[in-house]
Amino acid sequence: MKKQRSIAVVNDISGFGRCSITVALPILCAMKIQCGILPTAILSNHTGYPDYTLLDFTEHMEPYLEKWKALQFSFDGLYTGYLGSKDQLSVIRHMLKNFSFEKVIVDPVMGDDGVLYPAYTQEMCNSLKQLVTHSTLTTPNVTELCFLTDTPYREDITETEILDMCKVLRSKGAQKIVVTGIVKDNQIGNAIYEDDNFEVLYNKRILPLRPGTGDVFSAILAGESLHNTPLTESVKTAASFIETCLTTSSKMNIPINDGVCFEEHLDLLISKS
Ligand code: PXL
Repeated sequence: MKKQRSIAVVNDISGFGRCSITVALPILCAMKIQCGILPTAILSNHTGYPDYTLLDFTEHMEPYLEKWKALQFSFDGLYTGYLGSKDQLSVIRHMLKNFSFEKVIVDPVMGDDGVLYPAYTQEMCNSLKQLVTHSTLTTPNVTELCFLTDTPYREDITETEILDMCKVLRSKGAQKIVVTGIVKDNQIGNAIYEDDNFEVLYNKRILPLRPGTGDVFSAILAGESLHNTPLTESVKTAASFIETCLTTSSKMNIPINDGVCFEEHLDLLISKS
């Protein structure tokens, strides 16, 4: 039997609201990947709700990793998401030095619709700019791509401008890039930049938008990356899974802030892997 793949997931634990680790873990497990988790912060719920508590986990991360190292745990991949502080960059750098990851997937979680998430600072964006240079695959949305390249955000950013920003990230070291959430008419597109090729794949845009869909997307891409699936196929799988989840979430009257009820459709990912 072929060897099981494994991944270290560095992301926050939001106790309620279907994002970050509560999304990544079930999705990656459905894709038959063994997960280790390193929390960046522990929140009562994601920051899109009117209120939340946030425990920054930074000071516990180094000792936690020292144990992982001493116990000789190893992983095929590293997948990072929401950071709890700017200082977590050095922790992740340490990880890159001490473990040998074949794949490094960086979801540069920062914001949406041209604004940073609450609790995110400019310094944290600077840390993410650094982190992205180490990625074999990164998955910014259009807002995050603008922050990463110091480009003013506009709703009507063109595909050519997106390609130019991808080239900037590539020149700084990021290998493959998938840009999510490109809106055109009634469609939503994902741009794929790989080996100097650029294409945008569009799907039907399903409203309302819901939090956590970026996390579902990057978790599927991280899993597919570990399975060495071609990137175009991975993007199609993730986009179609999200479309299905958005449709079901509306049918089931899920409150918007509660995200997408991906649990209803995990079987699609299990049968594919
Ligand atoms: O889905 C991105 C995300 C991750 N983690 C936390 C968040 C958000 C978006 O709001 O608040 C804590």
